[in-house]
Amino acid sequence: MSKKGQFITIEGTEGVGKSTNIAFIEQWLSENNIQHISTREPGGTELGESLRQLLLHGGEVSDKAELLMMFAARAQHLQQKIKPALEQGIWVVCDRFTDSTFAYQGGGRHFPLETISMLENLVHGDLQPDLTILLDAPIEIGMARAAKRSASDRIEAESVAFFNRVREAFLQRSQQSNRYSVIDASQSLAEVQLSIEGSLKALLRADS
Ligand code: Z5A
Repeated sequence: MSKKGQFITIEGTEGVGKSTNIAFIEQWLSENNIQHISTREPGGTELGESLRQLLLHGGEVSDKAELLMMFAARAQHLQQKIKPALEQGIWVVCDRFTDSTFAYQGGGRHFPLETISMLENLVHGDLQPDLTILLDAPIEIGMARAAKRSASDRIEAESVAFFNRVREAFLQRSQQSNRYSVIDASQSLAEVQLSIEGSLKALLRADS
């Protein structure tokens, strides 16, 4: 039977460097001859990308619809892409996963954590990432970095108070399990990537 692949997720608030560092992780995995795919949430499948478009650039979306659409996209993503890859021994690098739902819909929108846990249980049971890299920085730093790049989508247009609750929720969650590697994303890119490399090496050691 083929060995199970490792599941890596990258989390954090807007503009902290998730996309930039996913490119770094992919390069590191390639250099270490580790077969992998990279994907994102919401998205990663045809259905998921359609839901992403509606969630971020469509019209009005109620909070409940938003929560359910995040999990609908995730259910499809897990069935169609993430689980088949992991079962074949392929590592999966995912830009955001359920920690984002706890942070944005839980911390940001005030959904009770038990409601999100119930949906988490329904959609992915006990499947959890093996490593979650949480890039953490004050909201203002990420917003300033992201502002240079593109116009805000529907969720990015939320208030600073909303994003501070999201950041706090990520940090609180990171204290509940040792799968998290919390990295100070306000450091230079070289320093951030040195820390990420340390986490990847530890995961690789644990996997071999
Ligand atoms: N969402 C949700 O609500 N619930 C859920 O369950 C899920 C998602 C899964 C889509 O996320 C939205 O969906 C998101 C949460 C919600 N909404 N918000 N906010 P997304 O991941 O697609 O969008 P994002 O969070 O806004 O990410 P981003 O804007 O793409 O940012 P990033 O990927 O973290 O950053 P980046 O593009 O890599 O870097 C930004 C710039 O900073 C770029 O110019 C880099 O060169 C620069 N950079 C990066 N690192 C550094 C350092 N260390 N120093 C200096 N400059 C740097």
